[in-house]
Amino acid sequence: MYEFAALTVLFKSYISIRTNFYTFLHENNRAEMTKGIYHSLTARKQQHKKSFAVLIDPDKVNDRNLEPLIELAISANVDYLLVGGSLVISNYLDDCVQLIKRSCNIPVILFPGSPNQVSKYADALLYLSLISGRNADLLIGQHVVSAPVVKQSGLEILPTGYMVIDGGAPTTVSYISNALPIPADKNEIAVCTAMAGEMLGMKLIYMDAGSGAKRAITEEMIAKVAAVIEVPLIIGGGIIEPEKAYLNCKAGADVIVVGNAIEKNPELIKEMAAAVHSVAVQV
Ligand code: 1GP
Repeated sequence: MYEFAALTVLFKSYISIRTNFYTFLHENNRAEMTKGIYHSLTARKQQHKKSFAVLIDPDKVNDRNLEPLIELAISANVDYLLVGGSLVISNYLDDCVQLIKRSCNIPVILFPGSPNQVSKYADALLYLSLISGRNADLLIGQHVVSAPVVKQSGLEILPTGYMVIDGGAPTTVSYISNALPIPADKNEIAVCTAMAGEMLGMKLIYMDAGSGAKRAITEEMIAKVAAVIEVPLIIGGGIIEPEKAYLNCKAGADVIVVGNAIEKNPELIKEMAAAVHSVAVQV
């Protein structure tokens, strides 16, 4: 009887040590992996490699159409998958990220439209501050409210100066943010905003004409902003043709984000990725 009790204690200790060991390994692996996203972005920039990111809106995908999309992304060598939307109404965020993580090694970066779009299963989070607007809530207010959840998530946090540029029509982001976008032809405002964002410590600048913008950001504005900042520059909104993705990269974009056009025609992933990656070869 005594021996049985002693064996039980030993067995339980073994299980507990083993569980702690695996938890330790898992956390360590995760830490190693999540450390890498910003490093990869800056390393690619230094090597003049352009990156292509596909934006996946959890409201617009399900298990059935997400799997083929991931396969296309793998075969096209997509560099990053951004997950998020201005409004995420469905409950699919966690499942969506988990399915992606199970299916491929492409890093998943959350692009949240609101503080509740945090999934611990992703690799990193664009911690967006809407520096083009004057809405205090989106500059710092929502960050304060969500800080404990974000911190606890264990995600790699990427402080991002988010600049909305007028894309020719009100987009969800411009309506939800209740903030004026930077006029499309006011390059100097964009330049000064990006400079200020970088000096405030933002690690990335994301210029966005908004999902489904009628007019994408001009190459002229991209070039002028790229010339004054050192951090990676992400460009998105209204890019529907590979040629435009290519020209944006030539102008100085480091990462091109496409959502809408790929939702309409997933096969476009291949051409978009090839256009973006072809710039690096020529530098
Ligand atoms: C929107 O930059 C993203 O925030 C992508 O825009 O959906 O128009 O490609 P599109």
